[in-house]
Amino acid sequence: MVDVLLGLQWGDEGKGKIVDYFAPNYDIIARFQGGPNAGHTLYVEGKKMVLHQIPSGIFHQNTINIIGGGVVLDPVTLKKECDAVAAYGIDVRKNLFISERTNIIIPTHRALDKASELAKGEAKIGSTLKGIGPAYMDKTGRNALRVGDLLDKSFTTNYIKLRLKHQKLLDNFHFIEDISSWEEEFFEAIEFLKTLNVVNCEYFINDQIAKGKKVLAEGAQGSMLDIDFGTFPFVTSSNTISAGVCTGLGVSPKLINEVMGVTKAYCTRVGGGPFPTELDDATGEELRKIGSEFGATTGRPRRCGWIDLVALRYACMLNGVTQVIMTKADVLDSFAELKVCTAYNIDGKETKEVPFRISRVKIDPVLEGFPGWNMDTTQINDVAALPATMTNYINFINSSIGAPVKYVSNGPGREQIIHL
Ligand code: 2SA
Ligand code: MG
Repeated sequence: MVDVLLGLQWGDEGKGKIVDYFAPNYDIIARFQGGPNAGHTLYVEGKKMVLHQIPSGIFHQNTINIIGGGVVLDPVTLKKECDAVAAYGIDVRKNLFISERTNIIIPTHRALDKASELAKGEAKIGSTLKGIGPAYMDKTGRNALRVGDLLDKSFTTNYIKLRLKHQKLLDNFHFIEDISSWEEEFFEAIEFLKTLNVVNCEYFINDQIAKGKKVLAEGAQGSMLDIDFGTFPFVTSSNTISAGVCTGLGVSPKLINEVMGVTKAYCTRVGGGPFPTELDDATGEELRKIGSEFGATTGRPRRCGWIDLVALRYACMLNGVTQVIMTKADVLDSFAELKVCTAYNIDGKETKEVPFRISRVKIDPVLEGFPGWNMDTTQINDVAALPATMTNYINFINSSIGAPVKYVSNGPGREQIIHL
């Protein structure tokens, strides 16, 4: 049995905290896509910790953590993270397993990411510059080096071949970057990676499932950044939706049970691309300030706006969401009035569907107003104590997106979550 937990918006929904909360119910936490572009924030012993490559179950000693074949892996980031985790007494050689099929990000992927963004100019995607796009291009282009190749004698030769190929591309971009120091770090990290548990993920995970172990598949980024269904071309390069779990881990769709979708009580996006409910004003600034909306990986300020029920309903449909977890509800505590987007107005026509041409048309969000709750909700731990205005807000969302909100997170702490 596999449950899935993923983002319903443009990432940064607070998935890290929620995975950490549910982790004790699972034997295995597995990442199925994305790479070091992810930033999952956890609080461990009161200290903030951001995970990029390692699944968010790593701090639970008895939980097995898997990096699946659908992930792109930067060995340098992984090594740094393993060192940081070791400082808490966690031995990654006991509870971290990496698929042989996981594709490796090499230094020139990062250079190519930069070059490609520069070449796009104004139309740049706002990539995290971690080499994600170029690494997935080498996967679909059938050039990639994979973790299972590490022990082959030809690994270094194949690395050099790939680097030369990238060098030619970089020359075409007239892009020069000295990667020698990156390369040194890379090979050190490769040696480290060789000492970790590398497994045939599809057999490993299916064997565990057959033994009755419970798996939580942990999504990165969000549904609206999905390579196929997101706001293309302003998306990431992997399938972030639940369908990606099957290809990213090697489990059959029949094994997927609950799909838990995480949404903020409002909405944010980092990087370029359409964001129909964006607030380019003092209210947006207020959301950013109160919600500390800055990228966990790059520190970039996040764009902020009201919750978008058109996009949420779309995401619930694509993922087959069975329950919704609403995070950062407390960020709205001091707002006198809240708004939710119920439809898009495009050229004078209203629609409740996310259009194919979303990045090329002007969208006016149709907004409905709700009174705010104007009280501190961060100490509430029982549904009965929620203000009626908040329950109204949540009920309206429930009736609009085709899946029920089952949990509300009202602060960063592990205990700050209310079961509805
Ligand atoms: P990429 O690097 O090729 O995947 O970038 C493509 C687009 O995907 C967006 N993207 C993200 N959006 C939100 N959060 C992400 N993770 C970090 C975080 C981001 C950060 O948790 O805060 O720290 O800036 C993430 N990763 C990728 C990206 O902004 C591009 O729009
Ligand atoms: Mg994040």
